[in-house]
Amino acid sequence: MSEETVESINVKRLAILDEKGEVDISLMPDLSDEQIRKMYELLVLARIFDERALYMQREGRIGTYAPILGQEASQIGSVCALEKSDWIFPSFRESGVLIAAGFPIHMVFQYWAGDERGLMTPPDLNVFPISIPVGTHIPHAAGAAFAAKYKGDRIAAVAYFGDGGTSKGDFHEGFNIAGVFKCPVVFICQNNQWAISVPRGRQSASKTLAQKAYAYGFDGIQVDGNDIFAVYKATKDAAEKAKKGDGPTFIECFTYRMSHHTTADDATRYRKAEELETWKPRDPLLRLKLYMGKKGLWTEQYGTETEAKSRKAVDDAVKTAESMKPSAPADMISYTAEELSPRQKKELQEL
Ligand SMILES: Cc1ncc(C[n+]2csc(CCOP(=O)(O)OP(=O)(O)O)c2C)c(N)n1
Ligand SMILES: [Mg+2]
Repeated sequence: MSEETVESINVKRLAILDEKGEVDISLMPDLSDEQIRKMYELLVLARIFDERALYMQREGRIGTYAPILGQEASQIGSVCALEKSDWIFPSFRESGVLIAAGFPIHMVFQYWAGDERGLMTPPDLNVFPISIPVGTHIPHAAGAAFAAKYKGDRIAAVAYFGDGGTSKGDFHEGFNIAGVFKCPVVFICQNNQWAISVPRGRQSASKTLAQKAYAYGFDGIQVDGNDIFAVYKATKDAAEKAKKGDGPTFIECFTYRMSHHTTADDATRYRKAEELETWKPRDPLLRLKLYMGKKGLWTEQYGTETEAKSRKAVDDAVKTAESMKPSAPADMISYTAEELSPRQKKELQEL
């Protein structure tokens, strides 16, 4: 008879860039000045996009919109660590992911305006359709990674989901199959502390979300999700590990939803204003700007020019999206189905 520990887990939290713009040099990933500028420019672009999308919803020019304010470093830092050949499985709150992956901005506006052409991924991008059902794309990503491994393609499949997504059965199924078959997949959870009005503490009793990975036989790490360098490093390591054949990783980006769940929600009805205040100084964009200022990479002129360039890109995208003639209803069916079913053929004839 014996009693012994058969497993113990060790969950790490990675943080590199603090709120004052200081970095821990020993943890700093290898990034050129140009790469850092690119990250900053994408953060600014995503924020201006987000702001514009909110205005456009208020003006009735797009439908319900899910803001990304506060989560930009989690989204952009992770995409910057990927290669173009990697496969992205986004959920609905991933406008920053799409923009960083090179999705034309006018298409992101079209998507939110309910124009199906916004979801017709350009052929040179490996971005799967946006998942509105919470978590259902987690097993899709695991399955795609399984297929890539089977075919010998050297890619990582990357699934983005929220803290609420970890409560879904899909999460269990996707994680389980990814662990058993060592699929080349990176699971990125943006733990923004809320799933609509359900706080993180009511979502799961586990201390971290990252630790859930260990139950499926692979590593989980928590990163400061408002620290673009930490998100970049964790994603790069995880994607390389996946491509080497060493299996999946779960990254919990610890961040905060600074805005409402969507434009159809009013967060002031269920969360305290003080909570929001504590997150304001942790702004991911401000943090990178402070770092760049200390390194001589950010000047007033550069800041002004970057903002003007981004505003123009967003203005142009709005013009393009709004000036396109509506597509023929038949295009929607022919895009989504390679072979038409008898019912679809009938529907097309009736149009
Ligand atoms: C299967 C399913 N159930 C319920 C919903 C309604 N719903 C939309 S978003 C959401 C909460 C998602 O929270 P989280 O996963 O934390 O992502 P976040 O919105 O915070 O980015 C719910 C329940 C849905 N879209 N899909
Ligand atoms: Mg959430």
